[in-house]
Amino acid sequence: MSSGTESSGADTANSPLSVEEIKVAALAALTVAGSEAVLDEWRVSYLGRKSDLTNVLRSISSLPADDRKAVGASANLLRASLEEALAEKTQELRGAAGSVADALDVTLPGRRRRRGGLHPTTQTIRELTDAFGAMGFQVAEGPEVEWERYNFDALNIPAEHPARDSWDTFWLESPDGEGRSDMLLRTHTSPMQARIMEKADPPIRVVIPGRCFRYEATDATHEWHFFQLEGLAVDKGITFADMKGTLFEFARRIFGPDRKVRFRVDFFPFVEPGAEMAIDCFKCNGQGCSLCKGTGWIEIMGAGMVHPSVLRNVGYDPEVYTGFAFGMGVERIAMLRHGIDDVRQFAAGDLRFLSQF
Ligand code: FA5
Repeated sequence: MSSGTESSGADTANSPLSVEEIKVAALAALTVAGSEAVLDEWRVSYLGRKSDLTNVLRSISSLPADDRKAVGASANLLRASLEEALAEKTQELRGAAGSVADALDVTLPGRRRRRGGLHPTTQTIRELTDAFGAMGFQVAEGPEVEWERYNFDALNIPAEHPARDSWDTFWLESPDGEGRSDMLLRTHTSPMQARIMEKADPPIRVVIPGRCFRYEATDATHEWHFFQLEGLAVDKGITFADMKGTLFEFARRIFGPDRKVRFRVDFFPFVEPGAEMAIDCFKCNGQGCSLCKGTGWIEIMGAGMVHPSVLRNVGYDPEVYTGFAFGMGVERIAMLRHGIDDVRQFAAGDLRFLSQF
């Protein structure tokens, strides 16, 4: 602004600025104007009654006749273009301020922000690891893409063993595209038993939550991918009674004292003896319904004493160490806890279901 103010007044009387000089000074000052107040000063300096431009227009009559027309035309042209530039600049400054004001309409009703939440499976895993944590178990995790060696061989299930049929497997293709490789999507969390025992010495007390995959048909209690929580305890002198005590305590903590628990003999190649644990069906209270397939019970886990061959496979002496292991279905636990009657809800991504937890 100062250039405009300086160029008007007393100096001008001595050496009037040319139209071109006025134009350069005016446009330079306009470019840096940052507020409407400054624009007003600019208007007074460059277009006002005492401005250089007005002086030029006023002095036209005293110019030689030959110059009058040209100077008059260029001065009028400059006035018009400065007025236009001022209008544009005013608009620009108002626009910048206006966009903030427009963005805030205080009369609009507030927009509700949807809060995210933990998936019911995650919540259940946390409840389970807390319950076992309170009993002295640590938490570990392992790979979902697993070697055949850990998923089967280390667990006493060699190739061609009929027990492999119990776990319908998604195999990864071999790198040359010719048939399957020796990698798979783990069918259970039990491979972590071998991985952990290979790395650590007893005593071991660990639970391992994780996703499993099975190439099988789905129904209300079977998904093709689901979570398990594996448990492993190995030390000198661990007995079947320790396992039962631990699992009853887990059931009491998670389901309360009123749910019934059933242990039955079961077979898994990596435990001996093996057991299956079930909880009475929440839907029919043990009477038998479509969910529990008329049995009155919902199976939640397999368990047993770690097989001596499994201990030997990882370099433990089964004469010195014993242990128990279990593997439970996390969604099955959540179903029992919350009365959910279809396991497929967990991975369906339906917010109406998920937002209830
Ligand atoms: C096993 O997977 C063994 N690894 C468990 C085990 C661990 C036994 C350690 C002994 C020692 P099973 O296939 O029964 O066992 O699965 C264990 C639990 O996973 C089941 O009781 C059930 O709760 C859950 N489960 C199994 N298949 C599915 C499925 N398709 N959908 C949802 N949950 C399942």
